[in-house]
Amino acid sequence: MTRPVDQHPTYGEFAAQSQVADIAADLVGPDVTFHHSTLNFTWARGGAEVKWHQDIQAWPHTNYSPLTIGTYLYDCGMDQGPLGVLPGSHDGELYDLYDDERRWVGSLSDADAATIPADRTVYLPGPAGSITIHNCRLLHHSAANHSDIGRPLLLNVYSAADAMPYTPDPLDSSHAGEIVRGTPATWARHDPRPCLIPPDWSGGYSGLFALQQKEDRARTVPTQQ
Ligand SMILES: O=C(O)CCC(=O)C(=O)O
Repeated sequence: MTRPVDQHPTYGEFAAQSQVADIAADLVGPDVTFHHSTLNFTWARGGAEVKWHQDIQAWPHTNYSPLTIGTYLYDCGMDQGPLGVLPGSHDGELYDLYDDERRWVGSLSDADAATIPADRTVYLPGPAGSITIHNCRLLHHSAANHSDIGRPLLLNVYSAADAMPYTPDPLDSSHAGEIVRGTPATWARHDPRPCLIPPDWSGGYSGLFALQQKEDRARTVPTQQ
């Protein structure tokens, strides 16, 4: 589900007022902006995998402070497809998330994914209420859910307030850009490392699963190549 914060006030309160926002402040604060949220359900008995990717290429900011805090709404064991991360990869390169025909796919090519040292992947299962945290440059994925229990993972994305998005927000919500801790920035902070430019999302965005599962690539041809 995209934009849960626009579906029910509880999601907005959780994003802005819970300890999750305090944790974001501990990591990138004191001044923190809310960017977006999603509620990723991988359904029981075959819910789709999420392929290896990094997040920031979909919503570039002037620096790499953005991070995602996931909250498991159900207990999540290893067979439910917990989030898997490659520690340290946030200090490495950013990958190209377009395919050979320059269509946005939102995931690494098979060739790039094959270079990831699988034995260094850390999976993050946990009981309901556990959180995961990943920086916007970190390589991550999750396996298909072959268990009998769904895996709802509520994902809230925050940044330091001096990280300014410079492309249209694919998951724009009524809460996007809200300062959830501290005060708004008066200067933007710029990281010199380059970032891939995503398609122009102002015409719409179908979501990570649809793009990665090839349902909706045709209309995501980038306007700049
Ligand atoms: O739902 C998942 O397992 C993956 C979440 C994810 O890829 C993301 O937050 O970018």
